[in-house]
Amino acid sequence: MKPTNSKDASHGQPSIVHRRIVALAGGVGGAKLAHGLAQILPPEDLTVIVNTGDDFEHLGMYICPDLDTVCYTLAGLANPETGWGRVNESWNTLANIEKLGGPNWFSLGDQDIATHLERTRRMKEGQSLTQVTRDFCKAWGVKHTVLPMSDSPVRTLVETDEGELAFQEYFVHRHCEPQVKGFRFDGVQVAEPAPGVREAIDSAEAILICPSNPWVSVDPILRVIQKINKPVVAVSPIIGGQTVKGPAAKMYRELGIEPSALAVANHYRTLLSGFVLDTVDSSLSDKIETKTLVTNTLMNTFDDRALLAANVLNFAGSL
Ligand code: FO1
Repeated sequence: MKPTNSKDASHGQPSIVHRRIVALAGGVGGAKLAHGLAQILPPEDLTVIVNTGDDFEHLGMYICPDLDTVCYTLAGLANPETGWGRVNESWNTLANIEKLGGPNWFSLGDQDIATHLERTRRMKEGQSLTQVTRDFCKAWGVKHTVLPMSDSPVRTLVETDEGELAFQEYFVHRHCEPQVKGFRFDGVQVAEPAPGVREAIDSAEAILICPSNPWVSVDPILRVIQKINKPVVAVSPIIGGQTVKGPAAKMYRELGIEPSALAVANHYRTLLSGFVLDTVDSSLSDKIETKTLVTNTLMNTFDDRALLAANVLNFAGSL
């Protein structure tokens, strides 16, 4: 397919064709594009649906890494170095837990711990994750809608050469070292989409799949949503055969697939109306069986996020 030239959107104010947008996001990469979209779209026109397959209970707290990453990023509270956790963080609680012989492999800062403690308290009182997320967004000044994919627990399990591992055990504790053989999303069969998810999709003009890990960040959301009857545009998280962050490229290799933007497009093949890949991968564009936009997809600055968001919105609007 011929790539759409992105130059127009990179000069002056691009005119945005699509208005109501749903973005499907995992952690850091997804949060960056969501932030770019939030810089352009008014709150009523953007809903971000976030993966909760990475959620887990740790130190007695209910922790939602991707939801928090998206919310902190939209609120301007995220740690710019890691992409996850809070900016200007202190680590006294974790240091003292460590002194007492407790687990310290999952880096939880003091401000972040407040989020998990308060979330856990509310959920023990019977509030849903959707309610808690809405209240936290309000408190943090996040105006766009952020929804967990489901209020029921879905847990991503990584099948490896060392057996099945809980996601954060594989990802953080084991530094993604075990060889991946597959994935399982425990609870996905019975998990309903969270309140507002179906409605947001039904009233959206396009669904954007953010540059998140297809296997462990986006697939759980797609499995919960099941049907999408709207144009879908995905942005490749793989640039020049590598991921900006995280183990997606390693996972592709271990599953016997060469990691590339083409592999990502093939992963979403049945869903796509359009696919966005980086300029370094422009030679792959002809091999992709849907319309493509070739543009800069690296989001190093806030301006990069907004520019990519504008380009993706214009591309989606042109389909
Ligand atoms: N990722 C790490 O690689 N190491 C950590 O210690 C870590 C702590 C952490 C704490 C809170 C949070 O919201 C996210 C955190 N992450 C950490 C990121 C997280 O594990 C992953 O980025 C996602 O689950 C994958 O999208």
